[in-house]
Parts: sequence; C-alpha cells; structure tokens
Amino acid sequence: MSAADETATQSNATDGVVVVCGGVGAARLLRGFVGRVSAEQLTAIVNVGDDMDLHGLRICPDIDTITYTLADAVSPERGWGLDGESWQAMAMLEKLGGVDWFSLGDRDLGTHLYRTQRLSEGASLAAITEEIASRWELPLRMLPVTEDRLRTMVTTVDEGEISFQEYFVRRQHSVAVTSVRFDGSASSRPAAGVLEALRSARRIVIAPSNPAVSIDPVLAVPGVRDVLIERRSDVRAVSPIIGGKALKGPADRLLVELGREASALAVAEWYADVVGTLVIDTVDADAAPAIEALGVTPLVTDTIMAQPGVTESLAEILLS
Ligand code: FO1
Repeated sequence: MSAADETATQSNATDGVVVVCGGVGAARLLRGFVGRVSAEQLTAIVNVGDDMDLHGLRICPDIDTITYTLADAVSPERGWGLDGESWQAMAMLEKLGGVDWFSLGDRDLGTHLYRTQRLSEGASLAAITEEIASRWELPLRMLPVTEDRLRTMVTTVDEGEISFQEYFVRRQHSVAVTSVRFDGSASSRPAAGVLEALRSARRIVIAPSNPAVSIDPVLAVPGVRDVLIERRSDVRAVSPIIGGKALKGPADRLLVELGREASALAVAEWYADVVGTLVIDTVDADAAPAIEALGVTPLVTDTIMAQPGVTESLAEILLS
C-alpha cells in the first residue's frame, strides 16, 4: 500500500464532506466548499469513466479539471485545460497526421507525462493524484473512484458503440445516443478510502454533473451505490438541469435520448434511490411538489454558479 493509500485509509473523514464529482460543474461547486470545509475534511470522489489512453499517455480529464480549477489555473473560456496554454505539440501532431481531435495543451501535456511515468513506476492513480494535488497546494483530498480500468462507452445510432471522449469531443456530442455502459465496472473495486469516506462523512454531495455519464460511472463501482442508499438521508444532489436545459454539455439531450425528460423532476427520478434532498433552481420551483411526491426533499435556490455569490450560497445550503 502506498503512502497516499495509507493516508486515505487512516484519515477517515469523520464529520467530513464528500463530493461525488464529474468535471466542470463539480469543480465549480468545490470552489464553494473550499474555505468552508477544511482540507482534511473535504474529499472529492472523482469519475474516471472519461479517462483515456492517447499518444501512450493516461489522460484523466475530470481529475485534471478539478485540479486546475481549484488551483485557479483553469482556462475560464473552456472550463478545462490550463489558462494561457500554448499548442505547439498539437500543431506538430497535425503536421505529422497524428491523432489531433483531442486538444492537449503543451503545459497540460506535462501533467499526462508525469502521471504516465509514475503509473509505469507502479504508483497508484490515487497516489499520483495526491502528488499532483499537493504540488498545486489544493485544499482537499481527491480520490479517483477506482484504480481499476472503468470506461464510459456510448452507443450511438450512426456508429454503434464509441468511447466517451469520441462521443463528447470527436463527435461534439451531436450524435444520437441509445445507451450508455461502464466497461469494467462490474469487476472494479473502490479505491482505498472511497467507501470509508462515504460511510463516515456527515454530508455527501452529488455535484451538478451529468447524471448519465459523469455520476453513474461513480455509482457503478461495486459498493458505492449501496453506501449511498444506506446514507440516503445525508445525500444532497444539485440538479444539472435548469429550466429544461443543461448549462454545459449534453445532459439535457442525453436524458431525452435515454427515454427521460430534460427536467429537474427527471433528475430527482434518476437519483431517487440514493438522494434524500435535491437542490433545484428557482426557475424550476414548480417541480417541487412532484419531487416531494417521489420522497425526495426539494430545496429551491439559485444554482447558476456563473452569477456572483451563488457558488458560496449553494455550498452553505448543501452543508446546512
Ligand atoms: N473537451 C473538448 O470539448 N475538446 C477537447 O479537445 C478537450 C480536450 C481535453 C484535454 C484534457 C482535458 O483534461 C480535458 C479536455 N476536454 C476537452 C474536456 C473533457 O473531455 C470533458 O470536459 C470531460 O471529459 C467531460 O466531463
């Protein structure tokens, strides 16, 4: 067991707060917890279904988006990757006819080089994530949900099954989807510290990430959903659907393609077995009675974190 694994196992987040995370939405929400919850008590459990191996490198977009966001180094325009990035390596790849549909900035490449080298030396992804987080002096503990290979796969009408990043980036999530599955999930095991953190936290928060492709892969790791079901009354989620639309990404379209509707009520239905309270936006206040009827307590507030003060008040509500 590595030092990071031991730390993860020992420092149970008694009275802590655990945030179940995808990428951009989760990273923005975590900003609200920083300063309200101490670094020792704040744990992010992060999706790895978006991860991929490209150019021989391991790329973990959700972990990196959270890292760069909390380090105040993220590109504000894109919400992923680093601000002030240069793209010389991509230009060379394009010239050589290499794979160039997934944009890796020159500085961002350093992260993937470091991670891949450390993996080849036998370090765990949790240990490497902690190393990177500590170099950036991040005020939280970040755990990949699993060390095992788990990949989100998307079945499209036109092309059959493709990987998540082929769907999201290469196809710009503009192809119709019929189903989603998490390859490797059945045999995956939670990373060291994941179940302990979930069991001992005073509050578990599901970030406003895409339920179908960012949160479900976390819940698909055996043991995780069971703990959330046991702890349901302490679990609060934030709806990523506001007024029938996703602020970013394809969550609204994906819900409809998967046979649901794009609404806060549909999010409540999606999470009804694992979530006791759902925070919905003020524009969706009309959905509150129907959400209540599902046995999920609705909390109505402003949730668009681009507006001043909203991230902070959202964090307060989630902690209260
Ligand atoms: N998203 C894009 O839309 N286009 C890209 O070329 C792209 C590259 C990329 C590189 C590193 C990284 O950490 C994230 C990157 N993303 C890119 C974002 C990422 O694919 C998605 O935001 C998440 O996987 C969805 O949660």
